[in-house]
This record gives sequence, C-alpha cells and structure tokens, in this order.
Amino acid sequence: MERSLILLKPDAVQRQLIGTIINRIEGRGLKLIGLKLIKMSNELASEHYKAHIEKPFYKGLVSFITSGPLVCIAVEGNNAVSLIRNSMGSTNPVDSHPGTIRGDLAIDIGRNLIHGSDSVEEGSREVNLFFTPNELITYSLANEDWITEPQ
Ligand code: IDP
Ligand code: MG
Repeated sequence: MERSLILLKPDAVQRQLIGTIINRIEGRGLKLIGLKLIKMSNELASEHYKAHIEKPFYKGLVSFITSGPLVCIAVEGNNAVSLIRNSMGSTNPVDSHPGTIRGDLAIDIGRNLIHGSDSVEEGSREVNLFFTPNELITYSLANEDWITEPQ
C-alpha cells in the first residue's frame, strides 16, 4: 500500500493552520496512520532534504525547517502520493491553483506550509525516517467503502 509523509512546516504551526490543513487532508478521504509534533534536528533535516544539498536555498530551508515545531503525518492509501501532491499545489505558491493548500493559504516559496513526498519510493523512505514502526497504526475506516470503490 502506498505511503506518503506530510510535514506541516513551522510556518503552518505558527500561523495556527494545523487544524485547517488536516481538515482538508481528512476531508479528501485520506487515511492518517501516524501523527506527531516534533522539533526537527539538523541531522534529520539534512537527511530529509539531502536531494537539495547543492541548491542555493538549502541553508535557508534547513534553518527554517528546524526553527520551530512541525507536525509529521503519515498517510496510507491508493495513490496517496499524487493525491497529496495535487492537494498541496505547486512548490511556488505564485503558481499554485486556488483550491490547493498553498494556492489558498500561502504566497512565498520559502513559506509554503506543507511538505509531501514526491514519489512512492520517497514516500516509503520518508515515512520510515520520521516514524518508528510502533508509531504507525494500520486500521480500517468504517466508511472506507464509501470513499473507495471495493476492488
Ligand atoms: P516541494 O516541497 O514542492 O516538494 P522541493 O523542490 O522538494 O519542493 O523543495 C523543497 C522545499 O524547498 C520547498 O517546499 C520550498 O520550501 C523550498 N524551495 C524550493 N525551491 C526554492 C527556491 O527556489 N527558493 C526558496 N526555497 C525553495
Ligand atoms: Mg520535494
């Protein structure tokens, strides 16, 4: 089953948008299997963002992401990665469509509120980076058949 890691970044926590954003994710029908508030260490930030280490914005990104508490969410389900990427909107909120989280709630690429895994492989890697196995709970939602047609 596909998994994706969502981070509600420190700007989302400071702007008190945790509930608003989780509401959108739950409202779509996605299933949360892990959820916690953490302060990211420099070590975890550099492992998480290692693909960007050579980028000019890397230093600012790590400094921002470690600057305050953030919310980690693991989601599981068919197409979880692309569903979340679509709900997030484009990386730069200037290009994000209205109706997306970034398109409705953000204006700056360096303060774009939310992270979501960008591939199925990254989803699996990132969920395992942020959560231990006993922090992830597999369960059924009572309304599952009303969200996804049974195969
Ligand atoms: P994503 O979060 O949409 O997957 P990535 O390309 O993986 O976007 O970049 C990771 C994060 O780095 C972005 O969410 C954004 O906060 C920041 N970032 C990306 N590109 C830039 C940039 O050109 N300037 C400043 N920050 C950037
Ligand atoms: Mg990314």
